[in-house]
Amino acid sequence: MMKKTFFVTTPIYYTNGIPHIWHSYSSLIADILFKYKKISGFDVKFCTWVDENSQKAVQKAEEENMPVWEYLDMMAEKHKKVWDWLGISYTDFIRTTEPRHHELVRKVLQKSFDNWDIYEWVYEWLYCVWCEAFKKDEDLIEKDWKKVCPDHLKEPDKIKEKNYFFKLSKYQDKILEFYEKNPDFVTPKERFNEVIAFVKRWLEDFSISRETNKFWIKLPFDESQVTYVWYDALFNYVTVCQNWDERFWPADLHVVWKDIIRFHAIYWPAMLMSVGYELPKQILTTGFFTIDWQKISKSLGNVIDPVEFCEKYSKDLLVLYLLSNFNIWQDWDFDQANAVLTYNAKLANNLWNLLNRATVLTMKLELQNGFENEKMDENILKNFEEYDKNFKIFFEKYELKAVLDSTFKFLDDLNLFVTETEPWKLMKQEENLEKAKNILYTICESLRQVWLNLYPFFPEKMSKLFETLWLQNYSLYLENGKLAELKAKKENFIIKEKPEILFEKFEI
Ligand code: ME8
Repeated sequence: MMKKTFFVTTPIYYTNGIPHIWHSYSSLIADILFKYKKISGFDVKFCTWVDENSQKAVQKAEEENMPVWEYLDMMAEKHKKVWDWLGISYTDFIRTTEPRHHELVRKVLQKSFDNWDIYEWVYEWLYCVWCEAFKKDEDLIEKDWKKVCPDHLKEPDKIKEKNYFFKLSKYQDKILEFYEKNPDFVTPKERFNEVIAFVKRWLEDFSISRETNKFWIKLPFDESQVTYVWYDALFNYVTVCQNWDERFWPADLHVVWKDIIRFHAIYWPAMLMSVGYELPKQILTTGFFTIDWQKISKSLGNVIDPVEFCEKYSKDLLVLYLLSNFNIWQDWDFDQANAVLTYNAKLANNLWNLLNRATVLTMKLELQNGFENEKMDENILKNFEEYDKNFKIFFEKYELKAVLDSTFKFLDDLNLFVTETEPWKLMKQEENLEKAKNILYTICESLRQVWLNLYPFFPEKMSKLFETLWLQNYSLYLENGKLAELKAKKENFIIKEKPEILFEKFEI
């Protein structure tokens, strides 16, 4: 039988700087969803990329006094290193300067052109290189008697040139029809409603080429012009689905922040329709994030490096904070103290204490073959089944905060169960020994289930935790898509030694 496929993508990152903490947020979300589908047995693909055909990168190379190619090679390598270091398990890493991508872009440009969707036009406009976006007069603010971009405090360039335009206006009805048939196309709903309202109002054709820049992909129908932003960035998503990987298109999920939602939810579908490709299934939008309530930008220089942050604390702390403290689509301000508090409470206390208690007490029982013929405590089992059902539903809806909340709530219940039943007292009374055994088995089995659920978030730590309960080869089975089999397995838990501390507490 053919396996079900799942293809998830990160945004296409510019390379005028190395990824900061909020870039890593988008990549972590994609990674966790990918891992979940992978252990659940899907045929999976996960792509991340760098957007190199950008004026920002060319400028940055000039600033650094480096040849553009050297600069791009260096930055692509740096991006890859950050993702590798963070354990982001992408299956494809693509640069927009790669020949395989250029070929595809020229092919689709020609297709759109032949389909009368691209036309020539001369126009004049204001353009902020730092945003890589056109500005209208009303977008600008006054500073020192000049009209500047509010984000970069620099004057936009005045541009007048011949360009090619994409006929977005032609697709208004078709896009609305597509939205109607795909009510979950954009998550969350509010973002989707904004998009729909925008499309209903009016769609403006947009420019897809430049005549001044020589660096990018030449238009196949006019080699004096090069592509600009849209075709060369977005079609990346398709480039990686050629040659043997066609089954992965259309993508199941694009993860992007809300700033580029219009491009992904409006431009992108129209461009795909123009060339006759299927449309992606869903777009997940993250919020707009700040650090100390300031917009973060590589050009403003107020950046937190995710690798440095994880070296100071731990990767688990970063993942837990980013995914459990706020919903994916909320706007948020990064707060280190809060990150530490969350980690100490949930991983170092809640999860770790329970394991510690369970192992120390179980070892005292000196069971030769572990727990034989034990069943879980009925109340806890009921509790668990409810939690496990919701867990799946939340994951399928990409609600990762709810996934973690429900997990830590279940762990809280377990902690309470131990505190109330006091197995350490029961163990000392011959007539209650069986009861104590049952409680400890319940805890071990619950922990095993929780760790399986948490694997996509903390794979290294969960693998180590499996070993503490003598659960052999679990990571191997998971990496081969055997989550369901493992969940259904009956284990006896032969515990031979006290585990080393895996979640150290941090000082604020
Ligand atoms: O936009 N808050 O690249 P990029 C939340 N190449 N997310 C943030 C963030 C913040 N303050 N800053 C960055 C580009 N991100 C273009 C896209 S589309 C045709 C081309 C995350 O490097 C967010 O997920 O500026 C965003 O989508 C991504 O970084 C891209 O950032």
